[in-house]
Amino acid sequence: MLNLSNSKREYARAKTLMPGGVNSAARAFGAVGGEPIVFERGDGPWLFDIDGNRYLDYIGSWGPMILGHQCPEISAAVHAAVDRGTSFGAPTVAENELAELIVDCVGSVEMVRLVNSGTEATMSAIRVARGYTGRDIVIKFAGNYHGHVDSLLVSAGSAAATLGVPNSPGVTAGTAQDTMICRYNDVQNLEEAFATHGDKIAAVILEPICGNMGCVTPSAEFLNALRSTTHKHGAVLIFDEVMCGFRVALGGAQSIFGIDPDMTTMGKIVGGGLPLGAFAGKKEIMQHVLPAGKVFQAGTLSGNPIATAAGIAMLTSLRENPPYEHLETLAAKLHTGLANAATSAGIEHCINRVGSMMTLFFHPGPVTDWDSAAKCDTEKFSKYFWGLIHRGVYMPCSQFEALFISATHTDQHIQQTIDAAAEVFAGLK
Ligand code: KE4
Repeated sequence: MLNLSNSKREYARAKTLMPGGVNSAARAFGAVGGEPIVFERGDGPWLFDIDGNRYLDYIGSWGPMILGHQCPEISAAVHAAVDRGTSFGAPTVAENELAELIVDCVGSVEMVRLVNSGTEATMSAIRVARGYTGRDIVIKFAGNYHGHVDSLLVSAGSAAATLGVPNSPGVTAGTAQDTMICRYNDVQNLEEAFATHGDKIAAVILEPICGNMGCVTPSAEFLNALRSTTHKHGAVLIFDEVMCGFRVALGGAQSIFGIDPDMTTMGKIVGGGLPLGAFAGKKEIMQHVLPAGKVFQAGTLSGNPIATAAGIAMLTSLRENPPYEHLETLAAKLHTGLANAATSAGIEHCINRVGSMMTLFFHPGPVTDWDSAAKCDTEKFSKYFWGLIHRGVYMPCSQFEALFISATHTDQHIQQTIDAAAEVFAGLK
């Protein structure tokens, strides 16, 4: 029986201090029940909780830990940066170096603005797209999450291709009315939206590889329609690569699909696990950002010396020693192993995967959009999640997330995970 007594004590204390005892809702285990585990440290592919339990980590801080916990290059860079001071609120060379690395790695990007989170990146990108086009409407897709931006915390209205309604208290109808929700992978729906509102649409934002409804990939037809339709109507195409950027390839999803978006938002890996995001894109658009242009954007800690040091170390390592072939080998083994184990146990499932981001859906599939993802057996997922926790494997605490493998996972760790899952599946029927 897993001893979680210290976690329970600290979580009870946390709940008296912070809403729900967490600083991000995703960590609260709301989707799987029970109480979150409180951790003390990470090392390579391992997380250690405050009760001394050890887990193979497949969340990786929700994506950033592609090089594992305590990556030596990143730790050394952060320690060196701290010894030079933690924040200046003034330009530094490190910001030039990180911006240059981003431009070098991400083909469509000509100019960058560093911020402090993925949310800040998408919020700013939306504002820039509206300022650049002089238009109001933004299209997003059901099942896509772009951070807690008011204008993107919106659900579909009464019918598809209608203007949105708030999906959180505190988001005003006035904000939501300029956001339209379409169906992911639905070309006709996208074309309807542009037929109706074309010259009022400032931007289309999407996860080019979804992680926030579980891992869902776009069809080539959908991607081509996104690029051609936004181009035809003068709308800005924004690839939100906060999760898939630098994860599925050094150049992100756009490099795999060969599609050049007008803007790209980044987070997670780009900051090496420190608070850093970026919005970036064509110079013609980015030149509209203050003080070069008139679209306001600012941030006290943007381009922070410690965060940029971590980001530089991360992207330099990914560029000089790309882990992607190793990650693909590990991920393919896990993919096949989980599929075989679930099939042997008679568990209805399907797996979507791109490189080292993957989701096992408790649904026969295919899962291509939110409507199909929402049909998953989330009760079964919760039992799977806790069964693995009790076997020392820490998977994302929601059916509607992607798991991530790090370069520090080994073939043995993958086999250990498959064996644990096989035991859990056997008890799930
Ligand atoms: P942050 O503000 O959390 O750094 O990034 C927001 C964001 C933007 N775009 C995409 C595609 C994202 O996946 C995210 C954040 N992802 C979630 C995990 N699904 C972060 C976990 C959390 O909120 O604690």
